[in-house]
Amino acid sequence: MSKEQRTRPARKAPVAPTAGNRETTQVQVRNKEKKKTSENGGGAKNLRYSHLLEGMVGCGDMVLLEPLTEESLLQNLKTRYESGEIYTYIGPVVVSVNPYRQLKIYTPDYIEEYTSRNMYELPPHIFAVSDSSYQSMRDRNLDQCIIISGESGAGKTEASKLVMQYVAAVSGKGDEVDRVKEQLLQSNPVLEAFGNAKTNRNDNSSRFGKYMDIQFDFRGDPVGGLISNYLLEKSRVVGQNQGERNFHIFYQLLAGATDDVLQMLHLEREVFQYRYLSEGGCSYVLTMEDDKQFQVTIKAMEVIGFSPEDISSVLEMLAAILNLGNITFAGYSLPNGTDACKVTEGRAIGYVCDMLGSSVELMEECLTIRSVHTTRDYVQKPLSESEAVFARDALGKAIYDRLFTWLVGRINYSIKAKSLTKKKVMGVLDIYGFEIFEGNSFEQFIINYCNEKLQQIFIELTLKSEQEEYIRENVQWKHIDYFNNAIICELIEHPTTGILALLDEECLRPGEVTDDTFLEKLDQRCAGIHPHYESRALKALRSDQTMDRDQFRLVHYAGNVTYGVGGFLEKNRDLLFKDLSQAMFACERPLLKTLFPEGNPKLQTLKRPPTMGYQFRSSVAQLMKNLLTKNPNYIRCIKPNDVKSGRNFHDDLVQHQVRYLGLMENVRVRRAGFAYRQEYGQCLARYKMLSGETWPVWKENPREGVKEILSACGCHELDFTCGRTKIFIRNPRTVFAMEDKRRTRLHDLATLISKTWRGF
Ligand code: AOV
Ligand code: MG
Repeated sequence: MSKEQRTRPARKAPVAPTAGNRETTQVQVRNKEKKKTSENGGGAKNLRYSHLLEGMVGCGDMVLLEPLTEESLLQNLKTRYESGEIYTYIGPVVVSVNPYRQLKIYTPDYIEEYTSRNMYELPPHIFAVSDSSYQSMRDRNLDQCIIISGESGAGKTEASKLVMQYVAAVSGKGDEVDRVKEQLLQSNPVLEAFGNAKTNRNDNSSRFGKYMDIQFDFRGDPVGGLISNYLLEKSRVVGQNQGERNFHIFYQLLAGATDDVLQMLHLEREVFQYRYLSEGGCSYVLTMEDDKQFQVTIKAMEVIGFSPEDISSVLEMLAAILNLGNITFAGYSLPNGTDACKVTEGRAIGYVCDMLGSSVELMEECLTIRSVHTTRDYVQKPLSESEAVFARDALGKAIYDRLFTWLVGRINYSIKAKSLTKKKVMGVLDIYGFEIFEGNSFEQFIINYCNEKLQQIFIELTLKSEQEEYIRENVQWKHIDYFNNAIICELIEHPTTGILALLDEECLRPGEVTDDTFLEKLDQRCAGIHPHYESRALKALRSDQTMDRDQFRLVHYAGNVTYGVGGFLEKNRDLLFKDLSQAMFACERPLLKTLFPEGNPKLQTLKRPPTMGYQFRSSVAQLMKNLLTKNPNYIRCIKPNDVKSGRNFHDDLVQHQVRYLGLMENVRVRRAGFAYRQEYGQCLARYKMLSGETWPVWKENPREGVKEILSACGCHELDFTCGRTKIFIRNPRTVFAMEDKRRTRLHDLATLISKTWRGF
């Protein structure tokens, strides 16, 4: 027997015995000879099932790790990482360690290799979980979601793109399907250009949360999609931390647009000409080619269906924002002593007006004067210089933020499924990861809250539900304790006593309210009461030098984060002065009328818009509810080092993540019970050829059939237990052995059939 035959028995089958089923065609497809490439020269690895146990670097599924200790788990991840094996399972959960280098494990060969395979058949891979999820959606009609979590820079966005690429590659073909696929894939570069930025944690950090539903027809072909976006970190538009950048698109535009385009937009190529691009002192990122990426972004917009007018309007908005940031003001005192100011940068405001289609007078007025409506009167109040700067920045942020939401809406319009028939869905969730910076504000508070919720859903669905399944199925098991972060979620989101509710209360309270009064309120309600809240109000922390008086600290599941309260109230209220929205609505550009509908003077609504915190809490709650209706698949991303290096596995850093992600508990829960479970009918369908008979047809109770197969495989009664609807197998080795036998059996049969054919 040649080596090829030994390692890939099933593939040699020209016609599988279960003729007519899906497996047959896939075996034939995979039978094609393939050119192999791999980092190690081994190519897409055609490994036998039992390879999870033998010959593989470390242990592919940590459920099998012996002995199981935190050290051995870390060592296993490290050994594997160092030899380029970045994926490791904990049962169905994929742990992914960011390789920070290009591995040749995502080629079409690999895609083909993982197509329609059982999760454990091949070495752990993100394609395996993508495939399992896709198959389950297509064949079992179960809506799926892929939940990708991990801290900033751990590899979530890359993982989400790999999942999408995989699904696009393995699903059907045809003009319409290809169009849909292409548009779904091209939404990534557009959203990344506008929604990602270089931070001190990640050169391509997502500054918005994204959930994307890919919709499929009954055949499993993509027919459309729907993207939901969550709170963009818009403060970045007007200022950045040292070493960070604004959103990529600004740099792409300056580097990649032709001279003519820049001239039309009244822009100059030099990044540091613009205040909004200069604050972080960083104009380029080594790993990025802004100029080339600009062409990619524009091309992607075209593919999605943005018209040339749409694209021009978008570029005009970007140009307007950059010049808006360069507008300066000079303060002076009116005869009555009131502070006022005027615009001193005539050129910049002229450019802005040209881009927006506004008169300079109107623009100047809306930036330097505020209309105040009293019960009887309407007065115009001049703004001081600092108030005008605030108004200017508020406008810059508002235009960008609304433009971003508009882009998502525009993409959704293009990718919307044409037919109204019920669709199957696969959702991919990629949010901003947990982050701690030197200075953390409202944005980090929101981002970290979102990560708490994701951890919560992981606990609910993996640790809790796993144990609940045993109860439901009436199976004996040993309870494992784990840290449940529900207590922190509660501290933030409780409808009356949570931090977000207290923030809203303070925002709405009449009288003198400031960020400091908000902190006082937090201290009164939480300090010394809630174990996850700390501030200088606590006696023990009164002289804590690591915290200032205007800060509070939350003990998050993933670490302690100290937040400065400065700006919390204003960011939460997120009100745009009427003068600004009305001025925008009055501009000639139709896009601005769409972006600022409340500026329509005919639309006089007195209703206060919901606060940022409230909106975010509701949309996250909605998202969680949505995820709970779907079959979850997890990718847990780990960041191996803080220096973006491809060869550096920082033990302490990984240990910290392993702890807060609850990976040990995850393995223990999985081991305490049964590594493998499957409904009787499905188990029977897959392994029926392993019974003593040739090709049995089971008319009896499937549960009895499964028992018979297990006994034919030599399984001891202690190895498995029968639940109400599922078979539970304790040790994965049992399943591996069954898979190997199944393959050999299929191969033998195929050989037999082909011999018989040749005989004719
Ligand atoms: P994140 O999404 O988890 O961070 P990314 O997916 O943006 O992290 O990954 C950060 C960087 O790590 C990428 O830009 C790549 O350089 C590298 N990287 C990640 N995964 C891979 C991979 N599979 N192969 C090669 N390089 C990879 V954040 O959005 O900041 O939370 O907010
Ligand atoms: Mg990301």
